[in-house]
Amino acid sequence: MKLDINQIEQHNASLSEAHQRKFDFIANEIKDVEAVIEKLQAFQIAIPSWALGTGGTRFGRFNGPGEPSTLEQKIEDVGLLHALNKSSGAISLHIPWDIPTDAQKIKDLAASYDLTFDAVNSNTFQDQAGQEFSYKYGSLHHVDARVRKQAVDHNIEVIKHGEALGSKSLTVWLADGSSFPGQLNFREAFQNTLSSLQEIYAALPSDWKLFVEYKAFEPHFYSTTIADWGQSLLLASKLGDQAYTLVDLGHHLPNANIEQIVSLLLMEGKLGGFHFNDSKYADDDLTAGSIKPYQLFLIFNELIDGLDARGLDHATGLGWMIDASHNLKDPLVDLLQSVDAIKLAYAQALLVDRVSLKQAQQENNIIKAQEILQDAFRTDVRPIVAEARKRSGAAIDPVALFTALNVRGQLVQERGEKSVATGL
Ligand code: PSV
Ligand code: MN
Ligand code: MN
Repeated sequence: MKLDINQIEQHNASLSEAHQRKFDFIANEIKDVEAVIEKLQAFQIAIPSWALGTGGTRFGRFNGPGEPSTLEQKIEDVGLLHALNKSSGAISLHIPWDIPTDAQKIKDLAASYDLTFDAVNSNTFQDQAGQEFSYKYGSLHHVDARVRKQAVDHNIEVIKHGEALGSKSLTVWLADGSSFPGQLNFREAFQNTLSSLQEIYAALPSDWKLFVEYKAFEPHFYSTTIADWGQSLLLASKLGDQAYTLVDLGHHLPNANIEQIVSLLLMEGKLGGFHFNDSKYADDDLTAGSIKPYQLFLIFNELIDGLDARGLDHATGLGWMIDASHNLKDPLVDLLQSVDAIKLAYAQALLVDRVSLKQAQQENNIIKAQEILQDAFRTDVRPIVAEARKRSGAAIDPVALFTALNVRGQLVQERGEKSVATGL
């Protein structure tokens, strides 16, 4: 299904008066609200194909109704999100969950929804049917060179799929690690990973980026071969200028200071991008901003500071992507909520009075510095984000419109109750 522009216009007209009142109230308080709105309009956050179906838990999966069972349907779903918020203009594919058999046809379909292809992701954390060697004991770090080669070849194949679709980056996340002391020789595992990544890097087109994702633990519980930003940065630095560290917010040990990690990676020119989500305990993959919205704001505060310092374009300087997946809520609503939360954090961070903050820091005026940040964070920027959506032709309230139009009900009619998305 495709949304009709009239449906969005009608929805916006019905909310117009109340929205205008709220917007005028906050716009009067902000110095250059137009500049904030322009930045919000330009900001796009890619949607992962694997988040469009209901996510599983470690103990089971409860499929939602009308899930997208083909790549075409996944593109259709992201098209719906983008029509509703005009901020989800790209899809990130995971191979082999999403094999584009006819790349041109898939590309044309995406273009008809005004979508492009973000990073492609390889998968060496599961065995696939017909595969010669198992990844049970790892992939790029494996003790057996034949397994490493199979995993390298898979990544090169993923790059080829991405090239055919117009992607410009490959994200590598490895489940490689160990669950018991003594199982692995850490240095050999790291060296094997490096040389495997070097082979993948050699196959990277010159205008592509390689994102090295890290994760503290899970599925292994004693060690992970790329466990933290230090190990990822080490690999990315050894690989070369096209390699970067990717920060998935859920991949840290509890209470890690992610905003500080972000600021240093950005300073070093090695921050590739994000997998946004939120968590209470570990890699919970909850809706962005649902648990720790202040952390999300503080990350954006560092991003703006660092992007400006490096002269990078806020909208295109880094890879912005969601990696959340829900097992209770409708995945499409969940994604709308995540995109909204990310934009709210961005808008709040844009309000920070950076000149005064700098001055307060120079004077060691802790209270003033804290007040400046909290003042921005406690500003209700929802009408500004809604105004940016309205001006881009999106819905003032995407979740309300999704519900009012019974989008899920229509998808169920088209696809059936039992249609199941590929993924975890
Ligand atoms: C692993 O936890 C991860 O965050 C990686 O990005 C994977 O590609 C993704 O989740 C999907 O399982
Ligand atoms: Mn991730
Ligand atoms: Mn994860």
